Amino acid sequence: MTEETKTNSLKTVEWRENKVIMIDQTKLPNKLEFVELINYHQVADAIKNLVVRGAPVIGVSGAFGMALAVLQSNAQTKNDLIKDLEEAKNILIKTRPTAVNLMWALEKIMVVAHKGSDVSEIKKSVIDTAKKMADEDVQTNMTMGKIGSELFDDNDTIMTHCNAGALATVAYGTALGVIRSAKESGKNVKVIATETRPVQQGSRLTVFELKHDGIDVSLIPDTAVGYSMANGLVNKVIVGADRILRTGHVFNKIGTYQIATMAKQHGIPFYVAAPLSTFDLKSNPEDVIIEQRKASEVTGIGDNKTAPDDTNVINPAFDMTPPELISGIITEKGVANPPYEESIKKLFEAN
Ligand code: RUB
Repeated sequence: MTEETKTNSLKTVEWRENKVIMIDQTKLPNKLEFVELINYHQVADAIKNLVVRGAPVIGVSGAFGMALAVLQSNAQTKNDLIKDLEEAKNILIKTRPTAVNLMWALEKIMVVAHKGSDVSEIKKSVIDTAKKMADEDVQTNMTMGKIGSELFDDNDTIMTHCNAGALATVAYGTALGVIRSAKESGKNVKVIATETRPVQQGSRLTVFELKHDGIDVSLIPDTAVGYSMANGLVNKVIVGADRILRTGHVFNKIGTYQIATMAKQHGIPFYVAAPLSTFDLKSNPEDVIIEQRKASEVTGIGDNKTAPDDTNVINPAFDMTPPELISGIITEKGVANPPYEESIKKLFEAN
């Protein structure tokens, strides 16, 4: 298999002729449809409405939103262009609060913009940087995949939650990138994917992309995690992350914490795979905002109502898994092991 075919298994977001093209993930698995976005407000709406989702790719999409913002701007001076970019950044940053990659990407673009000396130089460097971020995301995932695949053995059955795959990144994936890499190195690995209620990224997206790539996958309801572990159906777990703190606390899709707890109970290794852009070395657990999503995601499945009208709902999109439940954090620079504060610091020092 060439690098090209490997990374192009699914291209989630792309910059083409001054437009942003993305897969509409809300339509999967029933339809593979692409949307074409020409201004940053459309990018903000796409992130908010989960047309594009998953930590790394919302970072890249935010950067592409800034690239559209420079094209939209009529500013004649550097100062005015920076003002327009600040406005775009403020709109994009408000879309989803938990995944740190979005802030990381928007801040990186602002640094580049400030360095430019005039309007045309800034416009060019912002667009080039966004495109580079997209390319680097693919490379990062492939490197992380290779490093992480060493932790998996022939005949492993690996549980994963939500979608940390090609669809959560530009291509290849983080947690699913590790699984793809293990498979490519000749190991016969199988996957158990949780459905991931309420919006079913597991069944709609993870199963879709693994089947697309010919990887053996079985779907379970979220409620069957304990059963699967207790009955020896799974021997390792790998998930992605939306934000990782310097202490090794991992914020990821709601339900991750209960899977990690159950894995500990059954002595099953629980791994996290995420790029360095997912780390937030400054915040403490209580500083992180957990996105609360709308009630209708829980009172129905798609357009079908599954609960009475006016039901009170609690719908957090993410939870926090403490470091003592995590066996290792796989990054493109190596694997962090407990004690995390030390090993994470080392990964960044070596960077
Ligand atoms: C996505 C989610 C994913 C991580 C994957 O949530 O929780 O597990 O973003 O990230 P949502 P990564 O679908 O609500 O955006 O690819 O870094 O592992």
